[in-house]
Amino acid sequence: EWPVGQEATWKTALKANDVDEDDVQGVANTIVRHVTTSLARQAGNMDTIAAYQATALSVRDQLIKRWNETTSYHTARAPKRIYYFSIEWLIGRSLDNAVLNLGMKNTYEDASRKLGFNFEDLLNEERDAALGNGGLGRLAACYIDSMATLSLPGWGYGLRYNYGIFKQMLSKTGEQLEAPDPWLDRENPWEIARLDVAYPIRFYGNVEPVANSDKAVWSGGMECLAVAYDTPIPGYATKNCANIRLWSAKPVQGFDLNSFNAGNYEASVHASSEVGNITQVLYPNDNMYQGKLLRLQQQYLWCSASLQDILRRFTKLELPWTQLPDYICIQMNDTHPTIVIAELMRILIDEEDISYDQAWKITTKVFAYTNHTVLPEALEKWEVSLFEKLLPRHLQIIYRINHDFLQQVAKRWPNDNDRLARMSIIEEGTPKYVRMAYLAIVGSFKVNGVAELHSQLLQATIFKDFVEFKGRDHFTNVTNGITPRRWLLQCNPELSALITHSLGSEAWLTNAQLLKNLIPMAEQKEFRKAFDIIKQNNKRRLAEVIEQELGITLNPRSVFAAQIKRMHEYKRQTLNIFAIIHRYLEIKKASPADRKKIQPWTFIFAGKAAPGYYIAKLVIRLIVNVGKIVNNDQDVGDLLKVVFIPDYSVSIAEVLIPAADISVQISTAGTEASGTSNMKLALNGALLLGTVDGANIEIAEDAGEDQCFMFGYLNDQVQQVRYNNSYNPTPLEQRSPELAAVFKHIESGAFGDAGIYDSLLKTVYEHDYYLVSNDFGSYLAAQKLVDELWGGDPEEWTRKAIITSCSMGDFSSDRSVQDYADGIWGVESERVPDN
Ligand code: GLG
Repeated sequence: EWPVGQEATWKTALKANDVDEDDVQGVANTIVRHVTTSLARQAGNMDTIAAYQATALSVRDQLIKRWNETTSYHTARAPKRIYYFSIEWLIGRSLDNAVLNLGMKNTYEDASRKLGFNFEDLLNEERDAALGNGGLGRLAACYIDSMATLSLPGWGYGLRYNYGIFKQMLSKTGEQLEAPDPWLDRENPWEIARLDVAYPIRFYGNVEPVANSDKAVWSGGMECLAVAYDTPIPGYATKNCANIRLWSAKPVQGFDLNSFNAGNYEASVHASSEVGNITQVLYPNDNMYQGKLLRLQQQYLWCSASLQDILRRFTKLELPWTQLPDYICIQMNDTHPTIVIAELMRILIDEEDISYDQAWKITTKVFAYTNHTVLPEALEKWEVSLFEKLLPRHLQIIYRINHDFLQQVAKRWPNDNDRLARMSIIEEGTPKYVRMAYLAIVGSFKVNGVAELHSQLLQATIFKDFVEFKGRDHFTNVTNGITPRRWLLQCNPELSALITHSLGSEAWLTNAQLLKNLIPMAEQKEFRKAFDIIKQNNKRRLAEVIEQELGITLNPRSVFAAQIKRMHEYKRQTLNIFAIIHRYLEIKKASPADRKKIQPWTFIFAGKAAPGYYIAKLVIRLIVNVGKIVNNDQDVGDLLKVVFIPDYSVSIAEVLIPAADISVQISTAGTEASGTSNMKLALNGALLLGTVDGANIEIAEDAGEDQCFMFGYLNDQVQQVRYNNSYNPTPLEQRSPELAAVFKHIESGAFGDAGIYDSLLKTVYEHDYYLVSNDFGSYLAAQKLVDELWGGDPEEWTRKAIITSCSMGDFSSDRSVQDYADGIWGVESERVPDN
């Protein structure tokens, strides 16, 4: 391994650079070294930003060391590897998480103190890496943490957007404003630029068939490069370090030879702006598909570069292509990477001289596909004409895949043209579309949904035909999970300490099932007291932030009810804000004596709306304006506060979640595939106030229904009610007199000029697709039960909170990822030996 004869020098140098986990002076040395060398600063010329950066670089050294060890170990062992393809990675901040996973938090705290800095202050200098919209991108981040922690040989692949999710601001009148998120303006200490790892990517161009073969030659068009940037992800209590490899688009040549020869120097070095644009910005839509050419360019660049990278690693093993599925599995996080199926076919056929049939056999053993939604507006379908222009060879391959597939369907169901039309990967019509979900199903060996109900719905509704064709075994469920490292250890250190103390070990951090051993503690007064004090402290910490940032004073003895997620009609922030207005009107109506009996609530909202989603933005406006009135009404006082926290992010979630008493999860039954904030909030002891939807169902099962406040129409009733709302509508007054009164109040101009909210109210008056009016009464009833428990039996409340929190072992992403590894990927732990 070492250059011949130089082994001793290498070993001494490596040893000199080693820092033990508890070596405070050693860590301080590395920080100072980065200050004076990497940052070119001096002790006298240091602010907290520089201190953060130097500390981060020092931690990065540790990560790289482990990254190298992991890579060499896995290269030597050559195990089957899992590659997780996600177009979004919502990582948030890295410093705190990294030192915790490395087991070096105390060391870094001490070292920074000795250098004159408070570690907490350094943590707050870090900007979130916000390369994602919501649940889907955060799920990928939790999964890579678990992959590292389980020591699985695997990498994530994604895109390095120059701009992450937009920064949300509010205008004076409560409207969402969007500003860019230039997160790379400051150097990103967590990434390693691999300028030498770059792959050519082609767009447009022409395809020439090769006679007497399945092959074709794709040439011309536009070429660019995808350049790799690595983000090492340390596992907890293992030396293994995973990696997220993100691609950045770059023009292919330093200069254009033709322009250069023509004597046009300036043009010769001018980068094609089309290329520069590709990885410029994250598309800000959650659960909503937008058929833009640039987005398809992003998808292809990412998939092609990642696949080239993976295949290069495989070819080093010098094995036949038929063994590819024994060495790699690619998990597609939603349909965004589906083009990779056609790309593998193209490479095998056109570049590796493999027959079409043989290539298809290999390909369909490599991919697995996770679906994240049944909402039709979220399902990707690309216009054939656009596809043909950008990726002509891939369209040919997709046509061939579809042709062969439909022949098989026709063989099983002769003369069933309806079925053929329904199942075709190409949707006929004007225009024609490529249905990416169907291609993903046909090209994968396994398809999964993300919670029990969702997986059942997939099989019973949108993918029903495919279940009949492929068989039940082609489909499965893997319920989502969240990493207990970030979502308990990091965000709720006091509760973590209580758990570790009570269990007598930290083993729960890698075996969350151990939490249930604490359930009996819910019966002990002392434990309840300790648990309650922690919740109070977390609530106070949040109240301070809100006071500071928004000037709103909260009552820490009120119920903190959090609905924190993307703004979407199906998630029904509407239901919540309408119920708040109802509560407000009740308070106003009550006599001063009766008001004393009313329980105090603080409703906390946070979440972004897609910039083009008019109704969702209107809901934000309503929430903000209700807050302005209610929070300043003398009659209301402490009994009701409404807070909209702008610019929701992972780091804000880390402060909000430990402070919540109630987790508001109120999507229309059958619409939220899983949800993951429901898991985070429950793990931190918030009681579930929710509909029978997504993972709420499994949370309620595990925590016990007694611990939860469930309400609303069930999934199997929704279709009928929706039909009635649309075709046999009754006046709102009849569906819900309480809601009608709320609407009257809004229309009176109580929260801004009359008429502003008309188009929002209209969605409920007419059609009410999401059953807001139908569920309104039962939502109020469920809140009433919350009131009774909060006011009547605080000890019982805490008891339920403890039981809830300690029943969440199943929702650790370690469990999810292990399920994927065993049930789908067929990969095993490859733990780097301790020494
Ligand atoms: C989706 C769904 C969520 C789900 C998440 C992760 O809407 O219900 O929890 O993926 O699977 N687009 C999303 O956020």
